[in-house]
Amino acid sequence: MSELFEKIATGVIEGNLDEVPGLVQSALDDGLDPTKILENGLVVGMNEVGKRFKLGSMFVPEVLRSARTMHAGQELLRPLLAEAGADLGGKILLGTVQGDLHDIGKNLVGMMCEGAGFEVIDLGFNLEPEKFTEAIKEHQPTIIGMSALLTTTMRAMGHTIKAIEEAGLRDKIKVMVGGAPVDADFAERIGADGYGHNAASGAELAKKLAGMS
Ligand code: B1M
Repeated sequence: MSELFEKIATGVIEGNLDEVPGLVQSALDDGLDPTKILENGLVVGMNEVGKRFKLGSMFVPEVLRSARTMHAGQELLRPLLAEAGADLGGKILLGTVQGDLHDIGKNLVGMMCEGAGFEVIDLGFNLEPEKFTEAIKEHQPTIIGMSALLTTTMRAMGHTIKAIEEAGLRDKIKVMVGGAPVDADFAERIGADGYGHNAASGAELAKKLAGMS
């Protein structure tokens, strides 16, 4: 079993787009838990990609290929993770803030929230504050979740909360934030309602904010 997880992780690191979906499907056919396939296979691989990118032994084109491979694997798991929780919570709007193109972590948070029973509306990445305010008016969510992976884009979370306040929408929603450079202190400073350290704790937090736990 751990051998299959290792193959999936290696496939993500090597950007093996042709093989990883098949490996994920084999793991599912073997009856393995989709959350375990995600956490012990795909995420392990992407974490290693992160380390190698930092050390300079992987470069942007390779990282992008790994990201696409991870995404292809994720897509097979998405409906199964969602099934676990079928529509218990309200709506969550999720997006990566202005200036930031990183969306892998945000996508994982979305999948976990679907699994926890929320309807997730993914607004995408590089979102100006106005995109969030417009979407709040349109979809009337319970929660909005913002992700940032760059120290330079974290501040856009604060700008977005200000825009939501100025639009008179702040008391209608809860705000959660996350992403590698973000922490609980920062979340409090910018006036968010909570901080999720990873996808699983993000989904737990969402349940708490929605009064489900
Ligand atoms: Co870039 N990148 N990147 N990158 N990238 C980082 C973030 C970096 C740490 C790499 C490094 O130098 N060590 C660094 C940021 C440094 C900093 O600001 N301190 C960096 C940089 C510098 C850049 C560029 C500036 C590089 C350049 O062009 N010179 C550039 C910026 C582009 C931009 O956004 N404007 C850039 C570009 C890219 C790619 C496009 C090539 C690609 C993104 C592809 C994509 O997302 N579609 C990319 C990638 C893949 C990474 C790394 C390698 C991996 C990120 C990732 O997906 N991790 C990353 C290095 C690393 O993280 N070690 C790096 C896996 C993912 C599962 O984890 O995203 O942390 P993460 O999400 C977690 C938690 O943070 C949390 O849950 C998730 C699941 O557990 N979480 C939430 C996230 N959002 C949440 C929201 C919540 C709750 C929890 O509630 C709403």
